[in-house]
This record gives sequence, structure tokens and C-alpha cells, in this order.
Amino acid sequence: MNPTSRLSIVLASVCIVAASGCGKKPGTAATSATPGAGAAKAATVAAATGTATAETNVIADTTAKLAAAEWALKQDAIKNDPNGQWAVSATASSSYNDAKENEGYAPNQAAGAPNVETYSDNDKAWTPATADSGIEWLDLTYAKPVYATEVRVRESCGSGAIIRVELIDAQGTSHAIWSGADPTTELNYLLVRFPKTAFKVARVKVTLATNVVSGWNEIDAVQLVGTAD
Ligand SMILES: [Ca+2]
Repeated sequence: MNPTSRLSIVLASVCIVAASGCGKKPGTAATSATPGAGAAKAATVAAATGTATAETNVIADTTAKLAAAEWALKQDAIKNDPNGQWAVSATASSSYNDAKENEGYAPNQAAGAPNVETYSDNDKAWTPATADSGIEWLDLTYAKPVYATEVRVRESCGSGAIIRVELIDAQGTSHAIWSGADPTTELNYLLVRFPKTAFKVARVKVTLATNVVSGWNEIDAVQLVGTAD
């Protein structure tokens, strides 16, 4: 076997593992979900977020393209970033099996520090009710409102489906900071960097188009980066 063939097989194997890692959940809830309800919510979300502000000088990046050693260092740096904070609670458009409070897959599973360590379906991550029905959102609250410079979204299954990130100030006004194609693959962060905001950010809203990436789309944690002054 020549090296190229061997490489192809290795890559193919990785792809198979990745695909099976985010496969259908056990249980019956997935098949009993009603796509119609998700579609209705989608229309509401689109209308509510139609007032986008200028999205200039915003960079969307992902840790996916970092080499392994660099990736490990980056993960560590993010977890220990003194200017970073993890959400204290979250709400969402829906949740798998209608999970609430601190149940598995509930929105609050995206609060707190990351706790999903492999790219796979995991109840320690927020998961919308249906896998591919369309628009879903996650709204996270932070203990300390800050002048923000970055949002880091840790995706842990079906990565790459985020289409919009909004910053919500202390008065509840939404500021669209990024929209576009999410480059994230596997277990990685979507990194959205921007010039320091002129307002304090109290909440972050992440919107997904779950039909963009086939299968369950799960978010483990979301970090807000910024300072008090
Ligand atoms: Ca989590």
C-alpha cells in the first residue's frame, strides 16, 4: 500500500468515527418530536432579531484548524482565561426531550465550564428538540456584565451549524455581532472576536440552523470574554 492510500483510509476511518460519534440518540423521543413546532419558533426568532447592527471588524475563527499541540494549549488557555466567564444559566428555543432546569440536554447544560471531552452526543450539552428542523437558539446569562471582546462557543456534536451570535446589553437590547458560515468541525470552539463593545454585555444569544449540519447539534459551553471597565 502506498502512503497516499494509507492516508486516505485513515482519513476515511476518522470520518466514520466522527459521523457515528454524533449519531441518533437512544430512546424514542427523537422520533416523536414535532418539526412543525420548531418551524413556528424559527419564524419568531427571525423577526425578533431583524434589527442587526453593523458587523464590522468582526472575526469568526475556530480552534478546529489548530494543530494538536496548539489545540491543547488553546483549550487550556481558554479554560483559564482571567477575562473569560462561563454562563450561569441559559434558556433556549427548545430542548431534546423537553429537558428543563438541570436535566440532561437542557439549556442549562450549556452553562458552566466545558464538561464534554469527546465529540459525541452527550447529555452534558444543550441539544435542541429536533436534529434538522431549522432555526434554534440558545440565550445565556452571565454573572458579571462586561465590555466584551470575544465569544467562544464550544460545540460538541454536529458542529458548524451556528449562523448568528448576538450580544445583549444590561437593558435587554440585542446587538448582532456576527452572522455567517460557522467553520467549526469536531469538538472545537467557534471564536467570534470583535473590537471592545461600548456597552456592557449581560447575555449572549447563539442561533443555529440545525439543518445545515445533519444530525444532532450540541453546545457544551459558551464563554464571554471582557472586562469590567
Ligand atoms: Ca456542558
